[in-house]
Amino acid sequence: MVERAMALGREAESMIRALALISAEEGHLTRLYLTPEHRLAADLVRRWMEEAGLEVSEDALGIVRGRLAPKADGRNAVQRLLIGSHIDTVIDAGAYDGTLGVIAGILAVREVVKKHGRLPFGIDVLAFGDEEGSRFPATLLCSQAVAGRFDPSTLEVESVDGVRLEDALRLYGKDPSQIPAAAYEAGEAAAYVELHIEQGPVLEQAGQALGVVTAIASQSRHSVTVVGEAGHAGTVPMNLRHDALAAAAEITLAVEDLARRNADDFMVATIGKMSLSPGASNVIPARVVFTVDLRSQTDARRIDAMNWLREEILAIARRRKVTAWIERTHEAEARPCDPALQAGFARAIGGEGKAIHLPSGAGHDGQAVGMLCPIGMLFVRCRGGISHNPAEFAAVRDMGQAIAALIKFIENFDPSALAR
Ligand code: HGY
Ligand code: MN
Ligand code: MN
Repeated sequence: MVERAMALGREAESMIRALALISAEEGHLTRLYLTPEHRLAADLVRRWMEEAGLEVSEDALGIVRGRLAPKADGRNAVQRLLIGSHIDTVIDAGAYDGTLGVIAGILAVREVVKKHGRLPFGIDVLAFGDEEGSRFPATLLCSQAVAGRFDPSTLEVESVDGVRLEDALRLYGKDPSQIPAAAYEAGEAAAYVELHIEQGPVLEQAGQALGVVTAIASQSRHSVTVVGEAGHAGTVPMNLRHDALAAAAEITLAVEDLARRNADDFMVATIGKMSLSPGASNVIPARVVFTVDLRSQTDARRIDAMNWLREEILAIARRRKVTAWIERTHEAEARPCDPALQAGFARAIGGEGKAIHLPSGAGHDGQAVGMLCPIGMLFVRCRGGISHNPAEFAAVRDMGQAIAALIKFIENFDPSALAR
C-alpha cells in the first residue's frame, strides 16, 4: 500500500503544480473567484473529474461538481457523501491550500471505484470557487449556496476591482436566478468531508503526517473606516491634527492587545489590508480603511471581543477628534466536526489511539456546509506550518498517506451510522 500511496502523492503533486500555473500574475499565484483564471482552473478540474469517471456539472455559482452515482440497489442510494474544497486562492498564495482537497477527492473516488465499483451511496466531489473571499468582501459564497443558505443581498457586494457579484456571475456566464438550484435537498447530503493542509505547526511539531480536525474556529471579518482631516505636514501643530492614520494605528494596537488578552480561547486578530488617502508624504492622512479578521474557538468570546472593539474604536475616535465606523463583511460560527466522522478519519489514519485531534484556526468551506449536514476534516502536515505564502509545501509522502486515508474513510463510510 505504501508504494500505491506514494504514487498517488506524486500524482497529486503534479496536478497541484498544473493548477499553480493558472494565475492572474506572472511569478505569483493569485486566482480569484469568477476571473478568467478561475474559468481555466475549473475547466482543468472538470477534465480531471471526467477522466476519473465522474459525471460533471457546474451550477450558477461556478461550483464544479463531479458526481458518482450509487450502485442501483444501494441501500442509501438517496444519500451522498460530499467531498470538497476550494480552487480560489489568496493574493500571492501557496499551491496547496484548497486545491489539495479537490485533487485528493478526485483521486480517492477514482481509486475506490477501481477497487469496489459503485458504492451503496453516491459521492459528489465539489470544487468551490470562493472560499478565500479575496475578490469579494463576502466569502464561503459557494459552500453557503450548497447548504441552501446563499443570501441574495450578497449579489450587491462589490469586488476589490469594483464589480458587483451579480454582474461578475453574468460575465462568467451564469444566471443568478438559478443559485437556489445549487442547494442539496434536506437529507440528500449524508456528510461533507474535506482534506486540507493544516496551515499551522502542530502536526509537524508532533511528527505526525495527518491529524483529525475537532472544530473550525468562529470567525468574523469587518471593515473599519477612519475619517480625519487632510492638512499640511509642515504647518499643522501636532495637538491640532485629525490624523486618520495615527488613529488607525492606535486601533491596530488595540486589536492586537484584545487578541492577546483572549489567548486562552485561541483568539487571533489580523489587520491584513489597509488603504489611506490622499497618500502624499507631505499631507496628513485624511481617510484610512482597513480590515479586521478576528477568530476564536468559541462564538461567545468572539462576539464579546467585537463588541468591546466597537466601543474602543469610538473612544479612540473621540479622543483624536476623528470619525470612525465599523461594518461586518463576513461572519461564520464555530463549526464542530461530527464525532463519528472524526472516528472514521482516526481509524483511517491508523487507530483512535494514534491519531492527533486538533482544532482549525483557519476557516474552511465546511463551516458553511456544516449548516446542511455533519462535517469532517482531515489535516495534512505542511512544512513549517506556513500557508497563505508561496513557501507553502506538503510532502508527496504525506499527501499520498492522506489520500490513502481518505480512500479507507470512504470504504468504511456508512451514512446510516451518522446521527440524524
Ligand atoms: O481565512 C481563512 O481562514 C481561510 O484560508 N479562508
Ligand atoms: Mn483553504
Ligand atoms: Mn486559505
